[in-house]
Amino acid sequence: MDGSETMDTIRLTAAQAMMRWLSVQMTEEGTRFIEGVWAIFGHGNVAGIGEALHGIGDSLPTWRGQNEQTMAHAAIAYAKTTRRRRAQAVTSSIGPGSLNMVTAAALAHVNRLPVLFLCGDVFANRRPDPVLQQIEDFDDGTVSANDCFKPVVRYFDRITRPEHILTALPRALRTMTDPADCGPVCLAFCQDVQAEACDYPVAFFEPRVWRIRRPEPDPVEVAAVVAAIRAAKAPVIVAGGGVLYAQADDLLADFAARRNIPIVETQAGKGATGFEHPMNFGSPGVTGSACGNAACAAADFVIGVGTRFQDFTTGSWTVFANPDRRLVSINVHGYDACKHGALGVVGDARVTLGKIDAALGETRFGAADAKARTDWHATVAKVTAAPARDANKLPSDAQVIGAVQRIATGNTVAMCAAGTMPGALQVLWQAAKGGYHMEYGFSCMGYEVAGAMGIKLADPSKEVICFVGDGSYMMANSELATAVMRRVPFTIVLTDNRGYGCINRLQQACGGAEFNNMYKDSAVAAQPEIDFVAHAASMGAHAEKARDIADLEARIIAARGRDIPSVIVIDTEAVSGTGAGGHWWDVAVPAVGGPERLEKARATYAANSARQRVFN
Ligand SMILES: Cc1ncc(C[n+]2csc(CCOP(=O)(O)OP(=O)(O)O)c2C)c(N)n1
Ligand SMILES: [Mg+2]
Repeated sequence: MDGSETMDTIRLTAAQAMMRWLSVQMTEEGTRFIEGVWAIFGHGNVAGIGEALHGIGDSLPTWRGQNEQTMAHAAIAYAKTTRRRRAQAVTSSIGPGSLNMVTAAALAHVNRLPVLFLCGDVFANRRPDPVLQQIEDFDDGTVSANDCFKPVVRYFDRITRPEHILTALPRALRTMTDPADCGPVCLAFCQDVQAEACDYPVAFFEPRVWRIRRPEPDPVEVAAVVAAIRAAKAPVIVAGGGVLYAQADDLLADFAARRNIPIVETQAGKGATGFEHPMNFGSPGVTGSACGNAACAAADFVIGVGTRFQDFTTGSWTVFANPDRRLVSINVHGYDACKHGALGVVGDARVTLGKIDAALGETRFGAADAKARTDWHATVAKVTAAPARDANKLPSDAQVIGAVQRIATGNTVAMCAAGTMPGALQVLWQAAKGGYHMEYGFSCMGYEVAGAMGIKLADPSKEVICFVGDGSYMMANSELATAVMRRVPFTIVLTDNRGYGCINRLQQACGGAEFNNMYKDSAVAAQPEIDFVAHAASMGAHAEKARDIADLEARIIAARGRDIPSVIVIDTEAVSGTGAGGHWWDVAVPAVGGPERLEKARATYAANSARQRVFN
């Protein structure tokens, strides 16, 4: 690196100093916390950040992607796969490059996942104002496009002087490695400042280890929960993503097995126990299993562990229907622990569960309903079974899931984000322990392809199967080319039902006409014939079409040895949905007007919303 060294300072540009510092921020396992930097350069970052990244070389590698948002999706999937133990950075130019990442920042924020956004910003010295892509606020000289990040990151800083990185960078890493505050960070780096030189203290660049702390719970809160659990008759555990991030999965499985407490897993928590665990009762809520929802309805005590209690989980607060039920929330952040009048315990899930476990002594509940669980598995087997060959009938999404399930191993990770598949997978996919990756805080269309790459980069030992609908694929697919270039193999199962199938079903369920979701119901001059195989092949992926369910199974197995992504397209029907399980979900129906079908939907809506109970 360029710079004249003195006894205790080193002269570097601010960007060089940033990269040098990031390259020595370590995990307890001895790896860099920030593995590397996804980059698309423009005038706002090429000269400063770009030069610094080139200079630091393999000590902080740089990867070129195709779109700032999807590069960030890959980074987010990477962090989720490492259970927030490692992260990646993404750098952009100013203006459009930065704003392309705002959606991804929000996605990371909702899912509480760390990612470092290094956004170019306007000139701090304002000499060339307005620089290309500067938005120019008429009323506020300090505003730039990057202010859009403020509501969707956990920490925002604007670096307008080279010395600022001395405070901004430790705050950024603090945020990303704090289990309670964990989330995205945006450092808006003025483009002139990136290139300015400064004498930095050499000590600033000493390697530092960022330990992920495990906050101890308040003993009074633990005692209150222990007393409440002792008084319960039929508890149920709602396991959220926090179980995985706190590495509390093994303890939770053991705790539930010893005490006979059924576990239902949220989208983020699925895979924590593995479907074969006798206390794994599937999922709760609108995308819930029949046995899981039955356990939730009967429960007089609901123990949330590391969950946000999102509306899909709670059936918009109709699932936990026992009038006497109480709610407990074990969470590392007080924000989640006190939701909906819950009796809260703020603390690390593993530590807290351990203390509750120790204090509970021999407390054990009556046998869980094992028959409901085996009945449910039989239902899943039925709706996912391979159909009889019928040239005139397209397979359902559930049958596609069945095909993948039959060839899946303990090493397979099923991943998805938006469309029919997330709900169908939550209900029907029988995840091996650690075999599930769903982005369902934002359920962002376009996460899938890049996210699959991020998972594989984080854990090359896994077989990653990406479920993606035609709609999500059309929204963002170009990191497929990046995965081909970087030789990151995964398998994409692309279900083509010619439109936005799940929203079309939701539209009808809410009393609406079929309108503007499927291509057949959209204002087009000609129905499209999109050749997804040719499209994926043009980016270098191995692409092919499966004739039917049996053919799909064979092609996924054949994909296993490849060193590039495989895209397997299959035509599916858009009508069926998941075909099993499920509960209500609050989507407001227009209160007045409309035809008879709207009146019917209104009546259903009124009946369901009357059952909502939003406070403990
Ligand atoms: C960025 C974004 N825009 C809009 C939505 C709303 N949305 C959720 S699923 C969906 C349609 C998905 O279609 P497709 O991927 O083809 O899946 P299908 O339901 O047809 O299987 C839409 C529009 C979203 N989740 N994300
Ligand atoms: Mg579709």
